[in-house]
Amino acid sequence: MSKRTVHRTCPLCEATCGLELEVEGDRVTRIRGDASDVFSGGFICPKGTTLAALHEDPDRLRTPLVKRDGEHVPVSWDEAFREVERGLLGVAERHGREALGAYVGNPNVHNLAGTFYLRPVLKALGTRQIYSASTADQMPRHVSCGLMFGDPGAIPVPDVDRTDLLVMLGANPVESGGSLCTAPDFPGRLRKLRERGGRLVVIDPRRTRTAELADLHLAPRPGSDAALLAAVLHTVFDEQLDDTSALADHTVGIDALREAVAPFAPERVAATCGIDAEAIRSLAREIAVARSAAVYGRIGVHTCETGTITSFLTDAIALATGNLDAEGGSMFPFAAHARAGRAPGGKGFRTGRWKSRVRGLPEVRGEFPVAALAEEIDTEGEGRIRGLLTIAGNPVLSTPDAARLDRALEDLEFMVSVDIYCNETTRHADVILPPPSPLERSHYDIAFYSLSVRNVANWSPAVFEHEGPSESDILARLALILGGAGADAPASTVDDMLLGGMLESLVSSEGSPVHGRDAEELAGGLVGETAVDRLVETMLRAGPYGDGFGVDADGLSLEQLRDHPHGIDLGALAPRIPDALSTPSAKIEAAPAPILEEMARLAARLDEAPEPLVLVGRRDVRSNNSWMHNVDALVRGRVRCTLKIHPDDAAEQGLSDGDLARVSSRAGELTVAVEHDAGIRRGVVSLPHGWGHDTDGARLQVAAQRPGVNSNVLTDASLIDPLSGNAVLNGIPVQIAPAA
Ligand SMILES: Nc1nc2c(c(=O)[nH]1)N[C@H]1C(S)=C(S)[C@@H](COP(=O)(O)OP(=O)(O)OC[C@H]3O[C@@H](n4cnc5c(=O)[nH]c(N)nc54)[C@H](O)[C@@H]3O)O[C@H]1N2
Ligand SMILES: Nc1nc2c(c(=O)[nH]1)N[C@H]1C(S)=C(S)[C@@H](COP(=O)(O)OP(=O)(O)OC[C@H]3O[C@@H](n4cnc5c(=O)[nH]c(N)nc54)[C@H](O)[C@@H]3O)O[C@H]1N2
Ligand code: SF4
Ligand SMILES: [Mo]
Repeated sequence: MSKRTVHRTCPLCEATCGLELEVEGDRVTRIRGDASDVFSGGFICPKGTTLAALHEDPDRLRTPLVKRDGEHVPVSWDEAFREVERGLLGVAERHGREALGAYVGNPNVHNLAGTFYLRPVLKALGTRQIYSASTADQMPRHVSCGLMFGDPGAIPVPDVDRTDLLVMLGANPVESGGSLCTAPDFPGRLRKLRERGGRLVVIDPRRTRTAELADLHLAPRPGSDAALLAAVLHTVFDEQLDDTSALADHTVGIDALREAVAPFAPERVAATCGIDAEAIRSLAREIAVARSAAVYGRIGVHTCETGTITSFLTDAIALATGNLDAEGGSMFPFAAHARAGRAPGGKGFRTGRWKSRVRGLPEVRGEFPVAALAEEIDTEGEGRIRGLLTIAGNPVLSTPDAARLDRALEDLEFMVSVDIYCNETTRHADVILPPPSPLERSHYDIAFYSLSVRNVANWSPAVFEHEGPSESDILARLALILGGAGADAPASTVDDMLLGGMLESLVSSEGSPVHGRDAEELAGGLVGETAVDRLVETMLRAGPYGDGFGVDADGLSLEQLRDHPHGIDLGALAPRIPDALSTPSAKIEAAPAPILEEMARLAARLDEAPEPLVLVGRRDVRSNNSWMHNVDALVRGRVRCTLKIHPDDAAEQGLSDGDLARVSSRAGELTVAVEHDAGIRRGVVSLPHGWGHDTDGARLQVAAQRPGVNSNVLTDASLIDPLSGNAVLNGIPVQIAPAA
């Protein structure tokens, strides 16, 4: 059998590790880290080695399923698409377009099909009932960056490889691989930081594996990070440690910012945070005097009621200490596929252009908070969602008050899911449309090279051919069906529209390297095999390092990337202000009004008594949100879905290590084994999300053997971050008792 070695980027998490695959015929016989990868240098985690197991998983769907008499049965693609047309358009005819809704999940950002083809699908749905995993995740970061820099996609990342001081809050990259900060081999980069004399401070209520690498670990009360960071900034101003000279010409609002943090003296917030005032002052001094410092917050500080202001404060501290857009501080990546030649300034960013039906929650980036999805389905009245499309999402395990959503999905008139598994969510679908496996598609990390600590480009061709439609074909056909073109309309119509639209926009924008050229002629010169390949190729060639479609023979092209299977390193991050700014003022907005209002609200709440016991989440390197528990190699061994609890808290409840505890919250209750952990703050318990694989109708044979519990049965959909609509998934008040 023919043997070959292929290289590709792992699409499972944000770290973008290079993999080396040994392939014999139609089987992958070995996967290891690609030692020559320009970015990851051979690093790999246990998930990366399981791509072949995922590919071969007998439970991974290969044919569409349609529900007949309550049972999913395999059907042809044509039949499945006809069923989708009948079902979804039937709902629209009976109840109007607003009765259709969509939920799109995390893997869409790890997949070129999702990157390019979601938009036409969601547009063709013709509804405002759009939801995604973003409001259970990073929406606060989009909103704070949108308000501060004018573009919700202009997200600075910590310059991990050059910083002298990294302060990390609510992130555990040793397990998660890092998020909104693409840095393969995060553990190695943290060790190097310390080897070159830099310092690592980790702020997390639990002593995580990342905290174990730190010089200093502070364990605050969950949900108190906004107050903590405001006190840090207060100290910077109070002790006149601020240095805003470098960006002074590009900043407005510093005085208002100083006033906004005036109420947050460390002495005032110490009790709220559970951290000594002197420790807060010393942290502020350390950040201010360090040659360079980067303050980085992630899931633990974004999925709480103060998510947006916390996100804002990380950047505000960078700005006030001269660490924004500066080497070793917080910097803006400039990806190879980014728009080249745009001028500073723009329309800015706003939210609330429309409101949700039941709770009147503002739209953010064209979507409603996922915490409102269940109520929009189960609350009677005009505009109630009766038909739902889910694309690469498992909201029954991922979103708050999950039991209510589970019931609501059961009650829909029609549901369609594009997914590789029949799982807790898709078991409710009338039609499941399965895309090919990650090994059967090309890959380029559009999302994560925009959030990367170096500018890097790496192209992965598909490892295997695939029969049936690609994921972009599936999405294209859904867009055509929803747009009224019928179940037989060819996917290529959408391919042509997307590529044509992209080229037209490039040739007509001033500053673009192909401004004024002929779109059709440019299209004729593309070498990409599939439609998504040609879209990426177009972006790269017209991008900041591109060949400009023949203008610069040495510039980046798809051919060049094909010749560099280990990727091309485009260098360390460079300053990008003012070019990165899209605010109407073309300046950094250091004091956006919505942020200041929320900070005032927070200041007024500082005296509220803290909850005695709260729940937070965690990640394990062998898990990937809710969907890789069907890979035996990842779930074998010790049980990972446990409730971590401080031994003294456990003793008070009479809970020995391994005992079953009943955990209850305002939203629901569950029973889970406790695991004593002396490294967790007292009054805090930790449970991972993405488990609970014991539902009827799902087809996950391996996962069902170690089901775990669904932590989102406990999270409360009535709580959100008001500025972003993000769900509150950390700091949930709970009670525990020994299970009967
Ligand atoms: N309590 C709590 N809840 C959380 C979090 C937390 O920290 N705590 N984290 C939140 C975060 S950060 C996120 S991102 C969300 C994730 O929330 P979701 O995106 O809803 O959930 P995932 O578990 O990522 O599920 C992905 C789905 O996509 C399917 N899938 C996998 N690969 C593909 C593919 O290539 N194509 C298609 N079409 N489908 C595919 C899987 O089978 C699965 O059904 O969860 C959130 N929920
Ligand atoms: N192995 C693995 N990797 C993953 C994923 C996965 O499920 N498994 N999911 C991927 C996704 S979608 C994402 S978004 C990223 C997330 O990546 P990370 O943001 O690194 O997520 P976690 O590992 O959950 O770390 C969150 C930390 O926040 C802490 N925390 C909780 N509440 C608070 C608080 O109020 N304040 C502070 N300071 N800390 C708090 C928790 O104790 C926990 O250690 O990971 C990605 N990578
Ligand atoms: S760290 Fe992320 S990108 Fe790297 S091998 Fe593991 S899952 Fe893949
Ligand atoms: Mo996420």
